[in-house]
Amino acid sequence: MNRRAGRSLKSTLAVLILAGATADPDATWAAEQPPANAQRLQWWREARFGMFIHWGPVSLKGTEIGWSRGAEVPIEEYDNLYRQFNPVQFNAEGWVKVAKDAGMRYVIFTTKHHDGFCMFDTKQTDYNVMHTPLGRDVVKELAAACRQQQVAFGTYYSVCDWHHPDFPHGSPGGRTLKPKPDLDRYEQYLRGQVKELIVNYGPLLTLWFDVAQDFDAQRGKGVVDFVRSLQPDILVNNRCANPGDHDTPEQEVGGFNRERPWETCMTICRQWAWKPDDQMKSLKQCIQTLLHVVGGDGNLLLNVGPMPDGRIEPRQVERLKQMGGWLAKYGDAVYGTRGGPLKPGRWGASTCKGDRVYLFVMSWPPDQPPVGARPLQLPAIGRRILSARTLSGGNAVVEQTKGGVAVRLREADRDEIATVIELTVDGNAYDIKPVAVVHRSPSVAFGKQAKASNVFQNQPAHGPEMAFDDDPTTRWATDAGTHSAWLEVDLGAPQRVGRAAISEAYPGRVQAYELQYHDGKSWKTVHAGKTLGEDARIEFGPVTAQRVRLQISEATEGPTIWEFQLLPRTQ
Ligand code: FHN
Repeated sequence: MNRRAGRSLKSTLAVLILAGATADPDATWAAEQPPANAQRLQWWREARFGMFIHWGPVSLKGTEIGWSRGAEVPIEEYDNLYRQFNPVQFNAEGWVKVAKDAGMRYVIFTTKHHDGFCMFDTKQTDYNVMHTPLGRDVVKELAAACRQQQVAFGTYYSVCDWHHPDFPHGSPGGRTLKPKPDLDRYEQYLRGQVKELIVNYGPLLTLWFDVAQDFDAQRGKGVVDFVRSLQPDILVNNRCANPGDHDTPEQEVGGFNRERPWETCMTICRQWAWKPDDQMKSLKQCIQTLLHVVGGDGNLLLNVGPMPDGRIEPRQVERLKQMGGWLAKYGDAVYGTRGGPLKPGRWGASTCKGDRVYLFVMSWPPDQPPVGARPLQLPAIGRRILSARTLSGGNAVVEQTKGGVAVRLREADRDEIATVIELTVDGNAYDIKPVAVVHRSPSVAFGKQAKASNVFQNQPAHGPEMAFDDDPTTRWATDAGTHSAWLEVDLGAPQRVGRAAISEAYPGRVQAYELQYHDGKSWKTVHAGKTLGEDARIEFGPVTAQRVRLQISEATEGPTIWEFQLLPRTQ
C-alpha cells in the first residue's frame, strides 16, 4: 500500500468533503488526484464499514420497499402512501451521528427504490418527497449532515422502476409488463435524475445502482460513462448492467478477494425497509460478519430501515452503538487494513497493516480431556513473528515453528465474540501469501451430504449443506411461512454419536423439535425438546447411525440453522 494512498482517512475525507463546497465539485480532485477514482477507491477500501438506509412512504405499512407494491399492499394504496408520509421526527444529523457512533465511515441512502418514489427534490417528476406532508428534501438534509460530520455520502438509485410508465416491467416484483413502455425515454429520465443527484447533492462517494432488469450491458455502460463524465472520481457499483468499480454480494459474506474490490450489503434485521418486530441480528452476528468481511478484504454496508415517524428504531441504534463500542477498542485492526493473510473461516479471520497481522479468533478447538485446552493450529505464514499482543484480554502464547503457528489462551480469557491478537512480523504483512486455515471439525457431520424438506427460495446459498460447513456466516434457511421442516445428514458410514451442537439463526422460532436417527427401517427419536436458541448443546444415546435428522415439528416462522454438529460422547 503506497504512502500517498495511505494518507490519513480524515485528511482524505476532508478533501472529499471540501470538494463539495467548490463550484466545480471536482476541481479539488481533478487537479491533484491520480486518474479516475483510484484515491477515492483507496479511501473507500480503508473506510471498511458503511450504513445503508432503505426508507420511503412504504415504512407506513411496515412491508418491504418496492417488493410489497402490488403484493401485500395493493398498487393504488401503495402509490398514495406518500400523501400521508409525515415523519416529523426525521433528523438527518441524528441519523449521521448514529452511523458515526457505530464506527461507520459512509452512508448510502435510497434516493429512489423500485417503487419509483423519489426522496429528493427532483424536477423529473412530482412523485417525490417535496409533495408529501413532510415537504422536505431528505437527500439534501442527509448530504449536508454527512458533510458537516465528515461522513462520506453516496446515493442508492434503482435502475428498475416499477411505477414509471416508460420502464417495461412493473409490480408485483417486476413480473408484469407496462402497456406502452419506452425504455429510451426512461433512460433519459434516469440520466436526468442521476445528474441531479451528482450536481445538486454531490460530489458523491458512490452511485449505488440496483436491479438493472431491462438495461443491457450497452445501456448500462452508457449510463456509467455518463455518471463518470459528471464526476470522474465517483465510485460505481456493479448493478447497472456494468462491472463498475466493485462487486456487491448481498446478505452473505463475499469470498476472499484482494484483486477485485467488494462490499457485502446486509440487513441488520431481516427486511430492508422497516418492519415492526423484525428479527434483529445479535451483536455477535454483526461483529463476526464485519470481521469475516474485512478478513476477506471487503467492506460491509449494514442496512437500517427507519420508521414512519423518521426515527431509526431505538434497538437498532443500540446495536449500532454496541458495534461502535467494539470498534472503539479494536478499530485499528479493521480500518485501513487489508484482508488476510489467514483467510476467513470457522476459526475466525485476519487483517493486516504494515508489519502487523491481526487475528480475530472466533472458535477454538474443543478441549481434549485429559490434555485440556488444545491450541488453535494456524498454518505457516512465511514471516517471522517478532512479538504477539492479546488486545482483548489475557496473554495468548503464540509459538511459531516451520509447520505453523500454535495459539494458546486460557478459556477464561477468550472473547465470546472474537479474541483479538496482534502479531508483529519481520516485514510487510501484506506480502505474506494468503493461506486458508485447515479446519479440523469435531463434528462427524462436517461436510457430509445433507438434504431438507424445504430450502429458502431453493437457493443453494441457503441449502442444507450450509448447516454442516462449520462456517458461522452460512445457514440453512426455509421459506417464510414454513412452520415445520426437517434437516437430514448422511454421515457416509455408521458413526457412534451422543452429542449435538445446534446453532439456530433467529433464535425462538423453533418451538418443538426431535433429534432422530434412522435404524434402517424407520426414524427413531433420541431426544425431544422445545426451543433451540443460538447455542443448543444436547446429549443423547449414544447411538450408532449413518442417517440423522433434526425434525422440527413447530416453528413460529421459517426455521433456519447456522450449524448442526454431531459429536461422539466424551465419556
Ligand atoms: O430488490 C432490492 C432490495 O430491495 C434491496 O434494495 C437490495 C439491496 O442490495 N437490492 C435488491 C435485491 O438485490
